Amino acid sequence: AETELFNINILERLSLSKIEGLLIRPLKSGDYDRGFLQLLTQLTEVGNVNREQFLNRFHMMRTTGSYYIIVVEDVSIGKIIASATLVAEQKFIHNCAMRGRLEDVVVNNKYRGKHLGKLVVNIVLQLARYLHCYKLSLDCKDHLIPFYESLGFKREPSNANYLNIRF
Ligand code: 16G
Repeated sequence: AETELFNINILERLSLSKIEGLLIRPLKSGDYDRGFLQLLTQLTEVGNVNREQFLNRFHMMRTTGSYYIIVVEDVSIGKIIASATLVAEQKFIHNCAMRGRLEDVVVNNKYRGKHLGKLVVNIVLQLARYLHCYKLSLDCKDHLIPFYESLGFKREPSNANYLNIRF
């Protein structure tokens, strides 16, 4: 039987269900066969992730309870066409608060112009608020800054540096 990454009641509380043949729901274990990883290739390098690897990672994420992967399924073709992830990071600071991280926002390029990016990010925003995250952060390419600013994200001048070491 298929498993959901997290309890759908959270999403139902946000009163989201079907919109014009599109189903918004948590990632499910069967989404390996609904093109979830193919969708992620439109964001970055995915590599050759087989079913076993996918399921192992899925169940690890589910066990931690900190991963909220939202997907949009085009019900007529049974494919995942958009996704966004909320990672809720546990902290000691801010009275043992959680810091939300917005990750892996992607919309199938054939479905552009339907405001699906805005839709999935707004769901993550509501979810982060519902979970009492004290802030929600993201990093993105330069050309996407206006998109995220339009959704209420702000560059913090005092804290605007984002650094990586790539391995
Ligand atoms: C973007 C994504 C990040 C993703 C990364 C992959 C958002 C808001 N940001 O920064 O989540 O993991 O791209 O690119 O979706 P990379 O393979 O170069 O790390």
